[in-house]
Amino acid sequence: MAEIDPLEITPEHVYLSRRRFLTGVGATVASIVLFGGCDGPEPAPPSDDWCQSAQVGADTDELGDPLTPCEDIISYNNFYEFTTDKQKVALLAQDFRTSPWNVEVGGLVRKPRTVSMDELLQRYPQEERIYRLRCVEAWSMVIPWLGFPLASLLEDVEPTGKARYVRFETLYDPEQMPGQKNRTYDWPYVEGLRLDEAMHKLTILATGIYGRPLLPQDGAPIRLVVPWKYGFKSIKSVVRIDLVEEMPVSLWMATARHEYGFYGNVNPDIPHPRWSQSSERRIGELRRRPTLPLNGYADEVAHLYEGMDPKELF
Ligand SMILES: Nc1nc2c(c(=O)[nH]1)N[C@H]1C(S)=C(S)[C@@H](COP(=O)(O)O)O[C@H]1N2
Ligand SMILES: [Mo]
Repeated sequence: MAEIDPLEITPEHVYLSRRRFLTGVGATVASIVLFGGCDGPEPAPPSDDWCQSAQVGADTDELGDPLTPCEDIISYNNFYEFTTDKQKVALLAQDFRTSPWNVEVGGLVRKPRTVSMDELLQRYPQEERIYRLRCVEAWSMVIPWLGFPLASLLEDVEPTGKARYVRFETLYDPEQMPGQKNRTYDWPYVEGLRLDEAMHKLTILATGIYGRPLLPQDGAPIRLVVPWKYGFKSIKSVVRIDLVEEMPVSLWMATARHEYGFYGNVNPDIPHPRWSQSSERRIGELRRRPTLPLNGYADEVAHLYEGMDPKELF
């Protein structure tokens, strides 16, 4: 395949999606209703253009750390379904079809249902959440997400008394996602949470960043975000959510159980078998900074793990 510099090409659909977004846009993130009416975002290649209409309600997270530039969030990605090369995900994912898109919610629930992106955006108001994202590889970002609490969706399907975990699945479509032809991994990408983690108010399903619908490289049209866990837990482009009785086996557990546990809680004191987790490189900064227990969210979530051995929680 010929290499094309994504910054040199400006296909028509970029202009179209920008125009649509700019028409009648309000000054705040409330403008999110704009894409409540369409069925997911237009895919666009990585470009500085896309970020020009970024909108955000604050410049820092609650710790005073600046937001990671929009350009970095859309051009440095982990999404192994496309490629393991972080700087090439955006290009390989640019034509990923994110519309129409349905999410099936089932398993141990009284009201299983298949919901379209349209319905999700109409039913659950989108809010801005500025969260730190700490990758297990020891880089991090501060990302202004748009999304809604996963709890709202789970409450609507009414989990039965037997449900103890939530299992999430990414789309499986090797024609669109060339990385899925790599049989090193057991596709589709699967992740899981304990039910109380899934119901926690910090756990969201994200549909946008910087006031705009997600681009494919960031997990369009809908992905999980669990800010106190390593980034691999925040599964992208979700098509299935099942309430289950047994602890799900994630793709990473199946690939390297001794390196990636079920919990994936950020803990500076528990090194990865191959590197330290005590500090991290914040994208855009020169100096490393210390990694915070539970990624800085300990006050909100430490109670979920009372009495558990931290070694179980890696
Ligand atoms: N389906 C799927 N979800 C995924 C991944 C992936 O490869 N496939 N990578 C994970 C990892 S390791 C990280 S750090 C985050 C990165 O999210 P970002 O590219 O939007 O920053 O997505 C997570 N979700
Ligand atoms: Mo990651």
